[in-house]
Amino acid sequence: MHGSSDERTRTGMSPEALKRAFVDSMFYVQARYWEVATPHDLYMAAAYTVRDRMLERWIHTAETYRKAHARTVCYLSAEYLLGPQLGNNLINLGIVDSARQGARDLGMDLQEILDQEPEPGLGNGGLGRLAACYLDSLATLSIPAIGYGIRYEHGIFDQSIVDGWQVEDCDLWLTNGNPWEIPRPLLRFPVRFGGHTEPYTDEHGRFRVRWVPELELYGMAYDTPILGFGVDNTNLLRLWHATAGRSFDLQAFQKGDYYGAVNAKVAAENITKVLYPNDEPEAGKELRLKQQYFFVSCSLQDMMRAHLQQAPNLEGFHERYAAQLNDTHPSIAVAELMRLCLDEHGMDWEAAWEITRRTFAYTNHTLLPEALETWPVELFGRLLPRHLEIIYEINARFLDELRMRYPFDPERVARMSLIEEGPVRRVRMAHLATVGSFAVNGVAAIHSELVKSTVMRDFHELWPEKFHNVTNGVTPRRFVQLSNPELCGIVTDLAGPGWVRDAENLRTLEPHADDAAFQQRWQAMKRAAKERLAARIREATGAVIDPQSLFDIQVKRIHEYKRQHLNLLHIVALYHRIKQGADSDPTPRTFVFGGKAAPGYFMAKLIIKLIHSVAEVINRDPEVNERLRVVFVPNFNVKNAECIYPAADLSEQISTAGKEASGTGNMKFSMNGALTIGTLDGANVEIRHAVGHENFFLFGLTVSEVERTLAEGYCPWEIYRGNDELREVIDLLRSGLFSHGDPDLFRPLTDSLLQHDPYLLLADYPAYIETQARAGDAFRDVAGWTRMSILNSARTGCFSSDRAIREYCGKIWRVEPMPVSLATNDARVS
Ligand code: TH1
Repeated sequence: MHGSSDERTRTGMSPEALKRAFVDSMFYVQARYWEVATPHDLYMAAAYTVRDRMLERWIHTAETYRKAHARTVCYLSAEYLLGPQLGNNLINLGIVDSARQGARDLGMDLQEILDQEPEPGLGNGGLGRLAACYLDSLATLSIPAIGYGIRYEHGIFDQSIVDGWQVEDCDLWLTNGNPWEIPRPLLRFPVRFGGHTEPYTDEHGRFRVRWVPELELYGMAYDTPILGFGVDNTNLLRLWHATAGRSFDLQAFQKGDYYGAVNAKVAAENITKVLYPNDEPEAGKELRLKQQYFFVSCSLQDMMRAHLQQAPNLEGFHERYAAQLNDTHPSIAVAELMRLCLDEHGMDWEAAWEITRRTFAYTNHTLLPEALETWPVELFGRLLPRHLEIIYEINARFLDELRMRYPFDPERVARMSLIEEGPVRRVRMAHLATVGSFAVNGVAAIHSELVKSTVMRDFHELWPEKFHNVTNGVTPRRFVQLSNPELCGIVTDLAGPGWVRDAENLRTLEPHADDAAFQQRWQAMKRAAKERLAARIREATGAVIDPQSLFDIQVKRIHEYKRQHLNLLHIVALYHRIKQGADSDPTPRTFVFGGKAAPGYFMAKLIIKLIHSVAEVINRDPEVNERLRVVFVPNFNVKNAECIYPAADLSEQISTAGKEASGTGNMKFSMNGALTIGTLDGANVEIRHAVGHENFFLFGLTVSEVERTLAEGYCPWEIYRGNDELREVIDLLRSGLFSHGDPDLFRPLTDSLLQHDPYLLLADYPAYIETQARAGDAFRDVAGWTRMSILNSARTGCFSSDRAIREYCGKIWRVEPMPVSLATNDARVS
């Protein structure tokens, strides 16, 4: 039992035990004494105090799983957008109150300590954050799981704004040390690149291939414990760091080419230097392919090592592990597992293939053609010659099967090939992942249907049973309990604390939706969150916003398909009406934007500039700034997000139908009581179904209408000519009003909208404007709006990542929970 004995300095949970541990950590780990301790020292000592409690659970978990030979989920992801750890770990350990009390007793403020933490931003956006939510849910549901990924020295860049433009600053999350990770210098695996292959005959007279690489480096493990909420299960996130190997050092340096060796060493260590800051694949970037292969190879070698400690051979490998490919980024794993089985473990092709395709499952996260990963065969063969051979062999056997099945359909066979023919031949990673996996899933119902009917159509016809849907989810621990304490208090008072593990219990809110007293409490909750955000924005940008106004928020990566510029067209229309004296929406609004643009994405960067330019004109014009405010929150990251979602009244989910695979911000907003204005895209469809159509502001073309519009020849110019207000809005953008007289600054944007815009902004414009007006009217009916807000929270428990992970466990991984309890552990350390 926790805290039964406060002698347990390193594991006790009472305020006394925590205080003693904190003072100890300050002295023995941080090597500081009170008088000279900096805020950073306080944070480190607090983190080590919490870490000790995690390690006790972690070691016990590892022991339990190992003894049971537990089937284990290995989540392979190039990104984990974890966000700050301390607050979340306090919650999952259930010691927030003890920690706050302990801090107070020592004359400190817990919040100030929490604020010290730099965030591990090892991801770009939704995909990386999803992986982090899934780790939280896997541990919470007691599922034996390991997250494998890359320990980027620099995560996603920090965004600052200079003169309205995005400027990227290097992320330095590791500079002051990372208390959550345990370096494992002895846990390292060789990873090879380049060179050539040679055939030979083995001792049994069998034909074999030997890879003679040009370069060898090492991956070293850094482990981060991942706590479950309300359980003792603590899983492992293992991130790989690239180093030049010792043998390499010796050989290279002895050859006498000292500087050549130094360069090679630097090149090796560059592999894990920096996260590619793009929400889409980096076309042809050699280092990116190296990163992918590097972390996948280390992870598979690690899995094999663990398996062979307990089994005589690799036969049962796929029974021991289910490996999930988070998009195609780790899909080289299919070829690497084949290589390890064939070349390193002497298996024959059939046995190796059987294990491989029963081990992997693949999640598709996007249909955007530019985001479907392919690698030039030439680059692939130069970096990974053996893997290219293996892929050719997989393909040859696959195409033979296809020709038998579709003897008169060579076009279909060509479409399905792992190799795209053309002037530059390319490896299609999504095809490799699909052929090498036992399951393929999309991330929202509509997206999974589109996967089957578009990019994977032929594969779905061949293997219909392989295809699944698992709608994304978000963890209620971080995105409700941690980020919205007032909402947490309300739900806990009504439903008890169990809702945090079973988010369906949010439903207990529903019968209170019309209760006047309850509504007041709800409004106070929203108000508190809005005030917090207002304070944060004031601190970050100097802008003053009014918490009484409607907070209309769009935060996500900046991308044309997400249509931040459609939101801007609406804002300029409102501005224009006020200036014309033709005002129809008297609801005061604050428009909040946030999000990073890929550094090389010109249009996205221009959209950020336009947001700032419109904000500048509107915010300083006394004729409109009582009614409209526009702010951009710089450096949208997990920490900022936690402050933003709870404060929203209206959530903007306005992507062109068919383009957003799921979205997960949409779920975080809705759980926190924001209403959505959105298209029938991604998980919006399911959110609308869950909350009720009357509690959702729907607009815009459907997927099939989008397809039809584009097929029939979309002509935005006609829409522009036929809609007076729209024409005036676009003309304002082209007038120089928002660009200090320069009519050309925003030309690339307006030209694209008027000429060939594949995202159909103008087609959706009238419906969007009309729906926004309805939302504005609805907001003035305070009781009506509050009711809708309550119902949004009450009915979105199904978007908990716990539900998503349960589905993966049942439909795809076939793994069972393995609860871990410290109470049965005698070997506990004091
Ligand atoms: C995102 C999708 O755009 C989003 O709709 C979805 O909710 C999220 O994944 C989680 O499923 C994607 N992020 C990336 C990042 C890269 C490549 C493809 C995608 S799809 C680098």
